[in-house]
Amino acid sequence: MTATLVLIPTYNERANLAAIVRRVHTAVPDADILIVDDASPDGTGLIADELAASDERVHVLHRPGKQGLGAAYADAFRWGLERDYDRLVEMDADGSHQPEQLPALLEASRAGADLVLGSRWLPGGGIENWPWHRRLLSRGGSAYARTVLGLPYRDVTGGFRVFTADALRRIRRDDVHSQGYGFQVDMLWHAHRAGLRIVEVPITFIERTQGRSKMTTGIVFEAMWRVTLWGLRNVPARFRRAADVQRP
Ligand SMILES: Nc1nc2c(ncn2[C@@H]2O[C@H](COP(=O)(O)OP(=O)(O)OP(=O)(O)O)[C@@H](O)[C@H]2O)c(=O)[nH]1
Ligand SMILES: [Mg+2]
Repeated sequence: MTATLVLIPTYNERANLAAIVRRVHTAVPDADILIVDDASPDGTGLIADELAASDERVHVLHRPGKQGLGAAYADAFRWGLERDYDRLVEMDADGSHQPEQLPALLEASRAGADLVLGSRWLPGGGIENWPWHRRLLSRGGSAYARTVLGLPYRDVTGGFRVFTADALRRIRRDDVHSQGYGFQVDMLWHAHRAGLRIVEVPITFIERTQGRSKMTTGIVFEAMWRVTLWGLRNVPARFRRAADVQRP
């Protein structure tokens, strides 16, 4: 019997949390859930405590204040690894990631992927209700990171993912410092260089209908400059590889 833990970071998600937890239970009844709340002013943490009190599959990690997605996931990964879960899932609380698609991601994980990426840009995947400028930003951001870093994946910024515990242990997580979207690219970049088996599975991402986005221009710029910096640092290695290929 292998144990799965679904990590759900929350900041001001009171309108979304109960529904998403219910949907995860229905889609994957034997998975546990860890809600990671950064002292949301709207009382999401209290709702999380109520959900945990009424269902032993639900756990809550309260953090003292808003420190970004990357910091929340760092604590969540540590919590799950200490408790020996075999698989750890990243999922947003806002309904953008559909729990009903989680079984397909878990199946790819069980079939041998160290890391499964829910991918909006594969055939069969997509985005519902996003204005053109968000699509452009996401596609453009993925294309930029893919090109600069030489990553062979279609969706590098997504946040619906399944890691095996072993994969998380092999990634040098202490080196991952980004927040927001940058955090997802950062993790993937580390996973890729650690030689993990990474598989993409199509997902349909649905824009949130309740609550507010935490995306800021700062988060976009952070991702851009970090990707550019990593790409520049990686140039010598890419030249070395190209030279090796050409050598008879
Ligand atoms: N614990 C914690 N969770 C956060 C923080 N920032 C965002 N989240 C949660 O992370 C998930 C993704 O954040 P969103 O606000 O949806 O941001 P986004 O997905 O980048 O933006 P949209 O696509 O516009 O929704 C949601 O469940 C948020 O509640 C944070 O600082 N701490
Ligand atoms: Mg969102």
